[in-house]
Amino acid sequence: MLKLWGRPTSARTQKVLWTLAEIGLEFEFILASATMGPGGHVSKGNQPFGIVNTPEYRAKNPNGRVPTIDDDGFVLWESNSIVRYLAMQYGPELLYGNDTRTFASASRWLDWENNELLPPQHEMVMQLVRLPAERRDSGALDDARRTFVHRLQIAEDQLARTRYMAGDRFTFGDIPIGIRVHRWYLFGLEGPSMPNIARWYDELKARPAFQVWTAPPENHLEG
Ligand SMILES: N[C@@H](CCC(=O)N[C@@H](CS)C(=O)NCC(=O)O)C(=O)O
Repeated sequence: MLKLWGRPTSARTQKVLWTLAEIGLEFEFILASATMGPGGHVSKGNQPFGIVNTPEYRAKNPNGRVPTIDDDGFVLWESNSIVRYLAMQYGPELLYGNDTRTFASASRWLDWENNELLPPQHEMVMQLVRLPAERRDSGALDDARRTFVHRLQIAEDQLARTRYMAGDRFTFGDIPIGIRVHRWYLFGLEGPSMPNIARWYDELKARPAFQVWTAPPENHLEG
């Protein structure tokens, strides 16, 4: 059975969890992290789940980060590469219509999310959820919020042209941006109206696979 190391509060692990839920693949989930544990973030004095600094884990993933998978001896890290692998191996029709150009287009949105949306949203998560109150900085939060909504406008414009990020069908390219947008709405911060994102987000929320790991607010707001 496929093994996944990670934590449900990690948006990068979430990408893999949602993809696995779409495919309906059984897997073993091993909680692992150097920064988060059952009680929350280490900056608040909590114990991490651990595992990531053991020699056994480092032999699988020398970065000591999550997620990592082991699929019958095939070990892979880097969340976007894991999503692409799972899509090609287990869900080519479901996750990109078994079409190379749709695959490439969906893949582009994975990289875009990683490069553009992740950095400002990581700052928002730290400022709103993870850091202890005395270390929070409202200026840093506001800068991150502004950067995030400015960049998200690119997705809004895309969704004015197509029903989903990579065309008129759901693909794995919707998953990472869907997670960032879900967090954005859960945070409830001020931002411009984005009617196409709102319409697309409603479609994503209606997917049974979204409900499994991504919908629960505690995976985004606790820590
Ligand atoms: N580029 C890597 C980054 C991995 C990464 O930084 N993961 C974070 C969680 S989102 C992590 O491992 N944080 C420290 C920890 O939980 O120990 C990927 O996409 O997989």
